[in-house]
Amino acid sequence: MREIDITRGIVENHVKSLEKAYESDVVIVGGGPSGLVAGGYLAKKGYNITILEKRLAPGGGIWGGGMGYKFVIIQDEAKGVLDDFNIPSTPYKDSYHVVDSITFASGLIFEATKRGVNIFNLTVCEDLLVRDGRVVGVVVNNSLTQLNQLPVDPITFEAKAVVDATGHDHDVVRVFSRKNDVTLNTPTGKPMGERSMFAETAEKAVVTNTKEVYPGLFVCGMSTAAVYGGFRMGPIFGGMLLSGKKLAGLLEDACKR
Ligand code: 48H
Repeated sequence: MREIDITRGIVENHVKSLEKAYESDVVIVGGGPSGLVAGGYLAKKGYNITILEKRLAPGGGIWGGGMGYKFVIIQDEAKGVLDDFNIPSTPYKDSYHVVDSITFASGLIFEATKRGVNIFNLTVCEDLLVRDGRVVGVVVNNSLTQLNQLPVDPITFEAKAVVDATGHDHDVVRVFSRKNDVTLNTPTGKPMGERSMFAETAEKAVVTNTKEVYPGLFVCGMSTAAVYGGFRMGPIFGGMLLSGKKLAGLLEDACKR
């Protein structure tokens, strides 16, 4: 056994992953449920999908269930997505399903990676590449660099489409709107801010507002609420799954354009 072989095995394979990401079909920023679902559907169809996740573990807000109680709820309408990702669930009352949050998060991550989604953890999207009124890629850095505020310059990946799947933060759209004199496809032309809890309305709006917010830039999941002024819904996750599924369809069209 040689330590240098262990090192080579890691570094060579990481570099191959980076090379695959240079020219992605789609870069999804944020490895929460909506991003993982969108990526998983697209990778199954053969698209080159990169997910950037700033934390150590993808899964976003799934792990904590509701207030740290480790289950989440899915409504009937989204049960098909759970099945597509082989996530077990238990029926609850008339129209709900209960899912163990640890099984849910790890199951989505495992299924997405099995399908070929190229996930980079500890990697943050800090800016976008914009050319001629269109988003054409992402500017990325190591999360620890950002966390420690070190003066280390980022690198870039190109993509036919970029997704803000960063949840409540809407980190990508927020930075893009702040840095550039742009009009977003929202009623005010700017991010509108998330509203208080109203689960039923929120769940519908998350899907309706899954769309292209600027040429080449899409929003899904909880970031749609922050961008389009939607309500929050608490620990019911069907809207996130359906948003990811809808997004996959939109991105397929975008990649063919
Ligand atoms: C790289 C980043 C960056 C960045 C953030 O929050 P998420 O789970 O996102 P969704 O929208 O798929 O799911 C939302 C859901 O978890 C939730 O919060 C619900 C249902 N809330 C309801 C309520 O009422 O509160 O995941 C987003 C991921 C996280 O893992 C972040 O670490 C990551 O994005 N992230 N990754 N670069 N700039 N910003």
